[in-house]
Amino acid sequence: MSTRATKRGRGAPKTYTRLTHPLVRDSRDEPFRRATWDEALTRAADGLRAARGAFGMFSCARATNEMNYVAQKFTRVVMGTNNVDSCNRTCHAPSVAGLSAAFGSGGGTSSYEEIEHTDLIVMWGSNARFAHPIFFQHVLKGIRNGARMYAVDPRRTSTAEWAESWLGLNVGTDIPMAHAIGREIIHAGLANHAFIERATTGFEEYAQLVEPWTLSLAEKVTGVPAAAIRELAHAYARAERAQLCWTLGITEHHNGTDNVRALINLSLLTGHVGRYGSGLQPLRGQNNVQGGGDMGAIPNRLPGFQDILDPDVRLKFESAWDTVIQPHYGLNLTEMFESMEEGSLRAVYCIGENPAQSEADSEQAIRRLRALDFLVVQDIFLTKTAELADVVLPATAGWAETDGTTTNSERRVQRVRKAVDPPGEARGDIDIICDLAARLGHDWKYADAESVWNELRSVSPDHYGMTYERLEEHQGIQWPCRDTERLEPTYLHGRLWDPDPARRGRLAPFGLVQHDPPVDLTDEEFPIRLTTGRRLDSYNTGVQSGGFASPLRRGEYVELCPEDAERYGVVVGEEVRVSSRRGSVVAPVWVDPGLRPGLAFMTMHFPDEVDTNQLTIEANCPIAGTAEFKASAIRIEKLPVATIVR
Ligand SMILES: Nc1nc2c(c(=O)[nH]1)N[C@H]1C(S)=C(S)[C@@H](COP(=O)(O)OP(=O)(O)OC[C@H]3O[C@@H](n4cnc5c(=O)[nH]c(N)nc54)[C@H](O)[C@@H]3O)O[C@H]1N2
Ligand SMILES: Nc1nc2c(c(=O)[nH]1)N[C@H]1C(S)=C(S)[C@@H](COP(=O)(O)OP(=O)(O)OC[C@H]3O[C@@H](n4cnc5c(=O)[nH]c(N)nc54)[C@H](O)[C@@H]3O)O[C@H]1N2
Ligand SMILES: [Mo]
Repeated sequence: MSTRATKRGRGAPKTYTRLTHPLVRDSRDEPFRRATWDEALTRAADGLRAARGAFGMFSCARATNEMNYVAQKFTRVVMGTNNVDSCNRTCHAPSVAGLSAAFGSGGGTSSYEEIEHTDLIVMWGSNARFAHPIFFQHVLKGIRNGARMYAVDPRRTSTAEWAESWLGLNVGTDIPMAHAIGREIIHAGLANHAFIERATTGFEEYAQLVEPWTLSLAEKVTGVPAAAIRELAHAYARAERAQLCWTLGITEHHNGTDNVRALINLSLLTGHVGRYGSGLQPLRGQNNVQGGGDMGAIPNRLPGFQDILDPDVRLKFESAWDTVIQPHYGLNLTEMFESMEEGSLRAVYCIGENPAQSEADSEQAIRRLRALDFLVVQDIFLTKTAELADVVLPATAGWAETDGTTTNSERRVQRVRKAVDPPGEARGDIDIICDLAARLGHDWKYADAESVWNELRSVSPDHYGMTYERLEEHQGIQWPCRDTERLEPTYLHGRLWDPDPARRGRLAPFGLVQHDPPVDLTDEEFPIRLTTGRRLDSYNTGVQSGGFASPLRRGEYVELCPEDAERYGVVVGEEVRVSSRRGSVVAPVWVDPGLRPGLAFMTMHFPDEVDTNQLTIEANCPIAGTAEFKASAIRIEKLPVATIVR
């Protein structure tokens, strides 16, 4: 078999050019025409006014905290609904739901600095070497300082190459793996009973739940040798300090929140949470997806992660904003898409999201977007989603063209500053939203990003102590920061160790979760498990990175292990048909020895050339609404020679 590398994927990746002026059209059959800001905003305001009560906002996890604060305020005050969400739904919503259920707060519990000062790092379903390269620098420092690292991933990724041990489990078998580790820790007498007693509830039920998950049963289900599972269990439980990091390999499943709970259980069992150097790190995705949620651009929380169902919280915001807040949760992104199908959601204001290409089962997503009465897209590029819109508003980039703050995975709020002017007539996101709000009867006066931030500080106790001046002085501050004098510890939930029950607060419950395999089953017709994810050289739907992909591997490939390539008689660069129960695409083959027989990998980065999400299944986590991007069933067919056209 030849594994000669080709420099060509399926066509050169599409390059997008910046939007420089507003676009409108009178009907969806017509092409866009250039419009003045006044015309475009008047039309946008008219379209949204007509849809009050049937409105949804997609907010931008690339843009600043200040922009997300204003976007959710627009949704709640101007449009009178809590239907606001972002890409967090396709991503880490299960982490937020799982951490909130266990600890009452959805943030990662430790800091990057602590990764450098820990004894054990578990990278579970996370390819941080590619997807979180800055964080990975801290991991490498930790390893240099003596930490051991384990990787739990179906693929031997670039991250796994740095690990002491790689546990290559079958896709969707993380709960069996976690439960077997838990059982082994209990049976080996390594559970931290002092912590369990002091800080947790439900241990007895948990011990019963994991009892059937012997190492040998786990080996059968996960495909990982019992000895390797045992070794990880002992290493994690015996470590003085340990960090458990996870990302989408855990969350992008139909039972993503259960997966997260299964991992959190391990920290409760060993006491690896709430102390310096020990914690839980769901590495967040887009640069400000943590901040977007913190600012209330999610359907169940007001700014500062304050629960909408709490009457005192609502009262505070009602008086601050002079409005009435709906006393129930809004629709999340997934539910908004379902409501488009049913016809109860009629208009969407989409800011900096490209769901026509990022949602699972993209054909279905596009059909639903088309069914809307009115779609406004505010972006920096003319995306596939923007092509479906009635009005397109050109924004500035949250990075380098605006002032404000963003919040990273360790809950650190940092300043961003305007360094360059935006192109053409592009305007700042906040400026555009406020202009629209004014046309809809709400005149908000914000002199600058800092005045938005100070309004947020006045309603969010966790952010109160972070003035712009202090953010500057400390080069960013982690929340919570509740007063303007001191800084709080770098990690959360230290209270769980407090000997005084009154100060310990609510104890952390073990999550009683069961194994539930992927929804899209492999069978004779679709015998291969496809998992999807990222490459170092490209970003999400490729809008911001498409034209700059690596010269070595431009465009999309379907990656197979050498044995499968041989079995199908295909070589690197050869185009094949890849089909699932939902759709079919043509993609060239890449051979990756880090894969195992029966497992294929594709990215989501080149949807204009190969739309991977035509293949994925919209099987959603019932708690978090996240789709099972990580497990589809596919088949691969050689193309007849005559159809191989280049
Ligand atoms: N270069 C680059 N960096 C990025 C992005 C990008 O597009 N490009 N996107 C950003 C965003 S939005 C996000 S959310 C993050 C995502 O960051 P990651 O979650 O690290 O990235 P992925 O490649 O999607 O998935 C991680 C790993 O999950 C593994 N996996 C698949 N199925 C399973 C399973 O069943 N169990 C386990 N244990 N593992 C499994 C995959 O093999 C993969 O290595 O990256 C961010 N950073
Ligand atoms: N198959 C598969 N699909 C997936 C995933 C997967 O692992 N596999 N992962 C999922 C995940 S984790 C995510 S996060 C989603 C990502 O899905 P999306 O968020 O829909 O994808 P992006 O390509 O990141 O789109 C971001 C958009 O924001 C615009 N933008 C950037 N900065 C600004 C700004 O400052 N202002 C405005 N107004 N616009 C701006 C960009 O031009 C771009 O169009 O994809 C999901 N889809
Ligand atoms: Mo993400």
